[in-house]
Amino acid sequence: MDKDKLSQMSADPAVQAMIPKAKEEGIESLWDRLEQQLPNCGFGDLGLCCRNCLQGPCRIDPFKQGAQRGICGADADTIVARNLVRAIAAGTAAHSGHAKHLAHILYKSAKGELKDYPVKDADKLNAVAARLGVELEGKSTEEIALEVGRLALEEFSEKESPNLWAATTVTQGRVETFSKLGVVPGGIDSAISDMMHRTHYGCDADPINLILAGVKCALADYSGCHMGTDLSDILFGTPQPVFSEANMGVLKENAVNIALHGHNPALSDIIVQVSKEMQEEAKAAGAEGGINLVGICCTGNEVLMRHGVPPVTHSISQEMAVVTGVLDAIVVDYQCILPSLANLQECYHTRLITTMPNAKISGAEHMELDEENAKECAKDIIRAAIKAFGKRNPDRINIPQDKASVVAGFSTETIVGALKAVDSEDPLKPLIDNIVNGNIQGVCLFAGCNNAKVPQDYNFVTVAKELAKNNVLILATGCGAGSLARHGLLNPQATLDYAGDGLKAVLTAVGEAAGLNGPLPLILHMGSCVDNSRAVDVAVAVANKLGVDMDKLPVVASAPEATAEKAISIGTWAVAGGLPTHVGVVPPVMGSPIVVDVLTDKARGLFGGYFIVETDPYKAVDKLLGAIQERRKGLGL
Ligand code: NFS
Ligand code: SF4
Repeated sequence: MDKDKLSQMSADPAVQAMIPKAKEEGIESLWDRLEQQLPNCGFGDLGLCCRNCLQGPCRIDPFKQGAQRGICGADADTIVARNLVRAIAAGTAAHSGHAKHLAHILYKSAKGELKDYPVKDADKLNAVAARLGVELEGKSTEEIALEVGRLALEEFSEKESPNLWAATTVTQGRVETFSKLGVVPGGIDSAISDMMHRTHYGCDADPINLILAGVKCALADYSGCHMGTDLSDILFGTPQPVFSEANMGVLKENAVNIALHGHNPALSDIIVQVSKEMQEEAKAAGAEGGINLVGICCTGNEVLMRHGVPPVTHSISQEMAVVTGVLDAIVVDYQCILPSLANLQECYHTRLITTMPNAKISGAEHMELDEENAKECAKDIIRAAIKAFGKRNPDRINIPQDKASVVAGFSTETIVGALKAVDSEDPLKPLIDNIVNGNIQGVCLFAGCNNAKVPQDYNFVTVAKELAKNNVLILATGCGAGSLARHGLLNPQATLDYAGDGLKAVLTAVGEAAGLNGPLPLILHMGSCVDNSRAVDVAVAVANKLGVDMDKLPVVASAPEATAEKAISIGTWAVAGGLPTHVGVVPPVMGSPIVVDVLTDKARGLFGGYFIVETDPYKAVDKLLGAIQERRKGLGL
């Protein structure tokens, strides 16, 4: 296949090696389907198509030739705003559904009903409980867990008071801004439900009112993300620095390769735990290398952060992991799973195993997680993979050798711990001093997915390298972190190779003080997409220490290859949180001048944050650096 064409699909050499193999073997890949879909419908692209009632679909002609209103009278601005906030609601439902699942597990576990889910990190439990106002004195871990579980579940329903997870984790200044604008979320499910109500036929037709409600829902999404992080840490442990590798070279020809894919650690963490006991079973089946667990997407991030499980690939290249011919099973929970994985079973022995009641895929085998017998379930799943190992087709095997070393596990606690090695009394001081003296110009959080419209990883790698050269400290989560990991940017060598002098000096000083025998990695992997909440915690701590609000900090965010509706929710709360937020693909809002104006400009007056839509990565770098410099100037730096 033509080299240029391949590099238009993915910048990852392992993926580039698998695409032609897939073609030869007659596999239809995501990129084939992209071609079949092009050109995208122009109305949908601009957000100008409405299907919210049975009289439609209605479309608004942006060139003012056709109808300017839908049958009911909704205009372009209303239709675009409705579509946007429905996407936010969907993202919120996904993130918070994940958190709610963990809240049920914590609650039932505290009642003694789930033996396989004990509290793993009591310190984190106590810290979260104290933040939520739970009295700790004289209570057992189970009693505190029960209380936290109950409070978490209450966060979902109708409530008068502000959502605790949002209210207790942002700056006082943000609380005031959100109160003034009427966007303080109460119950998370109520916020989602309100969004569906107001976008129903014949309800909210005021684009500004719709967007403000969308912001409120996005802040509920933030609550859900933060809850997801907190409860995962309580149940499965708060991540510590961990060494691993990323990309397809982590697959082993002589081992049973099992990919853990989706988002929730509820099953995947248990699989990691029991896999240790099952190595012999795998060897007895002929796999000398035993069981080799690998990660995909955010489940991959969860098990990388806590156990060092190496990620094999991410997001749009998930099919290509199957094309290697050595993946024996893909075990999925929910979100970001391509249904096409089921079709690949026609050509490869790889078993696709679904495990959650709300994410079945026709053609896949369903082995539902029974939380009361989680370890047994996990063992059954591993056995299914061991069985599949014997069915490999030797003619189909080809493992790309690409892999990069990765240091991950940068929870807020890890970052503060590393800084404590420099100043044990006042850990944030070294970070702030270096921002003030300019060694660190600012901070950028990379988040979000890969998108088939962008050559995979190209935007991430380009923007990250340029920002690092300009002494911007980089944090990353989600498939963004995965992308940067596969390209070798999450290790100390990358710091030496790509960091500007100031940044290099800081990462080296902190890394050496923390006993790493070298610099911290160029980019700090903070976890899955719900773990964007960890980055907020760091920013809030810095803002509080400086005595300014979030919208004054030289902190920016970038989702240069965003795809999922969840990314729209996160982007919206990042903007509401005061951050200039770059998106590298054009979201379907361009059909409404009012919506575009609110998101990219008016938001700034209301929240301090705003969207930067820029598809050219080099121009995006200029804009992000410009936003950082503007903030520095505002702080007198
Ligand atoms: Ni985030 Fe993570 Fe990846 Fe995108 Fe999907 S896995 S939750 S949505 S594709 S980054
Ligand atoms: Fe058309 Fe209005 Fe129905 Fe949307 S809600 S499909 S614009 S009639």
